[in-house]
Amino acid sequence: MIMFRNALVRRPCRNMVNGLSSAALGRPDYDKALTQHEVYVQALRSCGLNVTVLAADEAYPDSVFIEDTAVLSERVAVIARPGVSSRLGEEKTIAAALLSHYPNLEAIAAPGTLEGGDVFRVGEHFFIGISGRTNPEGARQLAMVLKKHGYAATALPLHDVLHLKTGVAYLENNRLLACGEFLDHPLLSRFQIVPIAAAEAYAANSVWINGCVLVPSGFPQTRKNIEALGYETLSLDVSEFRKLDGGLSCLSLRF
Ligand code: CIR
Repeated sequence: MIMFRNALVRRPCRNMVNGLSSAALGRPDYDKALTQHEVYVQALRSCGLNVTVLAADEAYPDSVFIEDTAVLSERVAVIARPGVSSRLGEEKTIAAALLSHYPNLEAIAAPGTLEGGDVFRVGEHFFIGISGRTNPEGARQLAMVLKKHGYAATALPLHDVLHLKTGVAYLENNRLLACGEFLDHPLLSRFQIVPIAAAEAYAANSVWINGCVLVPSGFPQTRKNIEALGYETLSLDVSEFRKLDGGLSCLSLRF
């Protein structure tokens, strides 16, 4: 079981109201987003994490979704390469912030694209989603770097959601929260699937942190199901980030 000690987050920028979205839930309210972000940071701290808050980056409307800019593990940090033009470049300042923790950074290079939201980890094994943002070349490069550092990697094509972690969350103990196309995916058959109903699909982007599971508020059945398995949960309102297709995992890099 991985225990996290640190998290990196980035404050939302005013320009977030112009972020990418397919949600049709309206524009985010910036002040509300700031408050929700502060509560999120407190929640990470209450899970025992030492949280570094990076300054807002107005040049990139989606920069609050910092998870997409890197893939972190004990032995290596890989700087991602966003698969959409408005986010390309967002990863540069993350490299600078990670240098104090990881003296040797690796990076995905063109023509590869890779976003951290497409990667989840199960012990020494990483699953890499091939999505609209992560291309096969990006996944191949990441798998190569991970293997060089002793990890295993499996690529997993997805079709219906933005990122792999839009639809799954690993809860440790061989349990995988999943919905939609991931409910009976052959590459995920080794896991005990904790199913999420379509009506609560957004709650598939929950996050296990050191024994506690952060769950977006407004999805009571998912929260109940997770608690019934013996987990402590923390419910957090991230409505303003949901309007930009983002969720709990996207808002931090945990390591
Ligand atoms: C985007 O489209 O890139 C952002 N609006 C949302 C990114 C969400 N990140 C994630 O799921 N890891």
